[in-house]
Amino acid sequence: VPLPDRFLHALATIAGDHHVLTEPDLRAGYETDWTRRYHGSTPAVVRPGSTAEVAAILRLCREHGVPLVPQGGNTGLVGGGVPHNGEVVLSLRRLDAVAAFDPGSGEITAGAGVTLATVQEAVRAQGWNFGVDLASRDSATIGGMVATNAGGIRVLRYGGMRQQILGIEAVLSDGAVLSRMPGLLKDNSGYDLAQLLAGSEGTLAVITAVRLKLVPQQPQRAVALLAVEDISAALRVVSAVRRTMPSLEAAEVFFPEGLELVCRHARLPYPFPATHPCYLLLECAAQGDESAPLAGTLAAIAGIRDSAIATDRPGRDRLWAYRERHTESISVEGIPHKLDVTLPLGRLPEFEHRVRAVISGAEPAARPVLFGHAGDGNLHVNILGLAPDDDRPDDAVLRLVAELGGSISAEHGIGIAKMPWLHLTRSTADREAMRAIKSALDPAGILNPGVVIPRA
Ligand code: 2HG
Ligand code: ZN
Repeated sequence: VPLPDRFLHALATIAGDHHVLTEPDLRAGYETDWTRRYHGSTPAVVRPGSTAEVAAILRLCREHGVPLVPQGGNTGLVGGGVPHNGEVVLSLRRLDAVAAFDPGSGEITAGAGVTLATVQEAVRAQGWNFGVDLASRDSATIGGMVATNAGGIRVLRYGGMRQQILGIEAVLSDGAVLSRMPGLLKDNSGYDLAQLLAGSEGTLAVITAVRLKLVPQQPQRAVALLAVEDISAALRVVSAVRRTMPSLEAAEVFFPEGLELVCRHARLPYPFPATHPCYLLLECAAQGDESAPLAGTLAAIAGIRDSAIATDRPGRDRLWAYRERHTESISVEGIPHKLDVTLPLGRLPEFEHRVRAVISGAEPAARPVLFGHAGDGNLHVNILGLAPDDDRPDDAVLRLVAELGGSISAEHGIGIAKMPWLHLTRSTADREAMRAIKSALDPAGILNPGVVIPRA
């Protein structure tokens, strides 16, 4: 349905002509997600430059009953940021000011459109770091990361985005601006609205700025890549290292099928002379050199078939590349189905053992590629060789997750990708409570319709 001219005119009056994109080639990058599996089309992309402009846009949309999809860096992997039903795209990328950085308290206020890498660079020179890190750091925005409660590679030590939030500024669906940026470590005065918006995937309000807590910079890093006989062995190593080394920051797992793709597409040499059933990457970070204690701890653990340790930056990057370049290598190979799931740690080996057969049982041509965050019980089950809309393997995998007591989404969110399966791991009471919150905050249903809460 084309938007009325007077609506587009009013949008341009709010954000400026240059920031309302209606030409197909300018809109295209906002209409497809990073995976290329999810597409939509939008009559207009609007790129506000301030919170006041966001508020005016929401008032306008509410008045005309025009739904919109908030979008940050468009690096989400569940189709939650693309316009599926002709919604307007509200891009927050221009809200890219680092408003305040307080090196004394270790807090920073960032606009929703500031990239993760910008935050990291801004604080590192002053002895701080940001607790969350992930491969799409150059594009992922802070607003999008809060809206999706992004996790990444350091959840084991510092938690996900929810654990970093000290305050939030957001615009409600009627244009009211909610601003809770007290800069207080303790604030126990009623409902925690920032936590409610974290992980709400743009369905309850539009996040415009966030106050974040920082973690001390740990300048000395040791990375170990280990070859082990299976995921149970990997988990035994993680458990032993966690108990003795508080500096453990990441524990990542991958398998030969993923390593082969990475080595082929990223043109990397194989890390070890032989191939092994399972690989575990550990990173420890501290004020001093952790490589000797790490090597000592590992030497006492049985079942490690081969290993490589690096402490200098190039060596560490070389080892990390085997894990971090999975996502892009899979995308070069084809358009994957991505199932980001968590299992209770004790059930992870059984899941890993059964999931490949479950996938090939649903579609023999499917090619599973597994990797993920071993310390968090979080596997990224990528499946190649499927038509975009063939979700039989997805269904079989997510049912197995539910059977084993896991969650259908660990860190990527629900988006539209997981909507049909939310009932598997969220009860009727859960979903009714979420629906009640949605209708209280967005009674007209204009904020990211069809995501998390089914369309009316
Ligand atoms: C990661 O851990 C991201 O690298 C992406 O969560 C996972 O591509 C994926 O499935
Ligand atoms: Zn991940």
